[in-house]
Amino acid sequence: MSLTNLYKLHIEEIVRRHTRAMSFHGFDRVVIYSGAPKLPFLDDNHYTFKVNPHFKHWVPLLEHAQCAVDFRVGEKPRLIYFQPEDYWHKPPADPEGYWTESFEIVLTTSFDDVVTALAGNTDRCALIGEDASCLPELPRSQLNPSALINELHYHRAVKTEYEAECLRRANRRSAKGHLAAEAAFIAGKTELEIHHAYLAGAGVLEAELPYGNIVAVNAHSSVLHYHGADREAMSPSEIHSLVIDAGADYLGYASDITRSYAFRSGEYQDLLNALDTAQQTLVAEVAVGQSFVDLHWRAHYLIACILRDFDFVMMSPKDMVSEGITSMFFPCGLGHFIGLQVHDVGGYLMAPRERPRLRDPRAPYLRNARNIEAGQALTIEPGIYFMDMLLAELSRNKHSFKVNWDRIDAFRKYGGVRVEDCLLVHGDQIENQSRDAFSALSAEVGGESLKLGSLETTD
Ligand SMILES: [Mn+2]
Repeated sequence: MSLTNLYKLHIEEIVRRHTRAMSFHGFDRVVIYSGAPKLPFLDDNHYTFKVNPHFKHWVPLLEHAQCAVDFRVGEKPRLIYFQPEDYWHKPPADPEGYWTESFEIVLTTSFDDVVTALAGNTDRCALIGEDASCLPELPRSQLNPSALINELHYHRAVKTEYEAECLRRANRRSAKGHLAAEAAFIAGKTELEIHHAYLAGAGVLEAELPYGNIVAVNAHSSVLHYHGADREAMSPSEIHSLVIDAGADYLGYASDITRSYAFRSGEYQDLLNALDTAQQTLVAEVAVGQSFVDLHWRAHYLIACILRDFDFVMMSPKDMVSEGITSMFFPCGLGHFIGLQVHDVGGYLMAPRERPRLRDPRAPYLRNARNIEAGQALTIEPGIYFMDMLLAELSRNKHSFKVNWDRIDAFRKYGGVRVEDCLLVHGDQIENQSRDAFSALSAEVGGESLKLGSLETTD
């Protein structure tokens, strides 16, 4: 089905979800404000504008500041479309595309006109946005009502078919970047050059990335969110490993893919192969009804098996998990929801009108404690890291004597290893959107039709 038709079904579902949540929480109107550009202190150049995710849930407009969706239960949604007359910046183009017929569009050229267009009864109106500037008469208690927002966030975990297709395309765009980055790494390029190769391959501006690329050569990958970029060339003998965690955006939907590469065959490639096998085992175990927390602990068990098989720790895998040893090598969570935001919301929310979910105190950084449901989009990203800080902690642990420190010291130069894919859960199967994207590209490479950086159309 084309995006045009998928979008029609998407907007119907968004209207249904809002209608249900608004009715329950006592609202009959919701205004969703896209936000305004921000200035750094004493500067006149704006930060990159990031639109309110609730706004782009309704309409695929990412650069459109000071616009608003105005939805009254039972009525066609209105879009207050701000098109300033401005010769300094590229103003938003006239509204065009498959989404326009789903809205009654009100064109405005000044923010005062936006305010005028939204003026009206606010008794049972909620505003979702960074501030109430577009609806100044609104009582403060109706700005971002948490009960309403929580309910919308809860349901956002389940994607419409339109969203699933956007996520699929975001993965394809990202896979192109990853192939280009891999080639740059194998050619001995610097972190900065690998980053630029990724952008060129994906065909995107850095400002369009859903999160800052993590391009970590050698020990840098022991930093989970490494955002440096070495620009000094190394001799081939100094290069060992790359972890690259980089995504792409498609109409406001994010992909989040991590790949690790060995510069030469040997022990790091062996560790990577083992981790990759564990990651695919975990992906194969994702199933409707399963607890994501249980899957997180299953990942700890599989990581413990690797730590034993590679002679890092001489303990039974079960004991390694229960004694917290695996957490010294894998301190983060197994994965997270993905969608309008790279770490999408709702991982800890209760189903509407149920009791809240509690965090597992042993997994403080796990971002998702819900059971797996059809329609969810999530990542699976196990890793093994050799972090100086946590290894120092491990050296003070009562089990320190069971650790093969010589072996660990030999691996510090690799930093770590991580493999991450984006999944979409269907009722009867799991779609691995990241691996599917790589497979499709390698099929294209076979046919020599791969154009790195080529843009797909929106339909
Ligand atoms: Mn991730």
